[in-house]
Amino acid sequence: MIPDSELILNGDGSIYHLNLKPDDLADTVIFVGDPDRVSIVSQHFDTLDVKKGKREFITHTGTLRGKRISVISTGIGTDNIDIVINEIDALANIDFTTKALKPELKFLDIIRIGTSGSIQGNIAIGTILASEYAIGFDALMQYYIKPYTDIERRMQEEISLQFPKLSFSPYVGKASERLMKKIAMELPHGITMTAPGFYGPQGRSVRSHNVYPDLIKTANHFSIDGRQITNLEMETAGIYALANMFGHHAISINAILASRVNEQFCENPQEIIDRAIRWVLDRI
Ligand code: R1P
Repeated sequence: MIPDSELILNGDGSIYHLNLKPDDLADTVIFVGDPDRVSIVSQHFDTLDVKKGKREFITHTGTLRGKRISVISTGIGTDNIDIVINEIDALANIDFTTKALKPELKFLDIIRIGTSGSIQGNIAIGTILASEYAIGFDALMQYYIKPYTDIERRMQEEISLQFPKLSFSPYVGKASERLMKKIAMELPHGITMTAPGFYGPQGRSVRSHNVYPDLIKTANHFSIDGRQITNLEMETAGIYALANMFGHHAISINAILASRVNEQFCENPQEIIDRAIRWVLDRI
């Protein structure tokens, strides 16, 4: 039995942060960062059965073409991803009455629809891009034991050489091959750099003095097995690494709103995000 302090339930039996009961969650889960994006996704559903939330974690569950889907806002950052993935895994795989692991594990499909900045000149604003791999420049995975594949290890080693002043080793996660085939076959693919902040950790300086003033240039030049770092955001590596650890299937679809190499931001973010949402919902 999992102690009450490890798996915290609210008075109504819902899980602590997401405020959901096991039946509230579908087996296919869309993640968005922005809580306002939840209803922009769920407005496309044919039915809407659950509307719950707490803090930045808003959930709508409904059906689309007969398939049950949840859309959850994660807020910003991999610290929130730690909460959301652990809690949806518990909703799927822990019996909330006995607080024991269910005998048969469930593996969820997790699809992030996020916004992101391109760091390659050939990936224009307005592109919908799929993350094949993601590199986490934060310490989240220092707290978990999981195996990494050879290419993931090589990427970790190579990236550590490029960013020698980091006192920890960045981690790598991979998209589900099945979801890549299902959702992202015709999309450009790349390696997503997941940063633990929006300004210094993404090489922005408004008024700060940064350890990595050339972060975009360094990331732009990184290449491994013909793959390049294509874009920057703040969640995908955490989603991939934790999904890989638990056996869930994850993919991240990025609406490119900015070009960091051309130093431009889009004029019509919502149009690009809407296209990414429709792309995913048409193929889910
Ligand atoms: C930063 O503005 C936020 O936008 C991006 C980043 O990953 C970060 O969460 O994604 P979302 O639009 O999905 O939140």
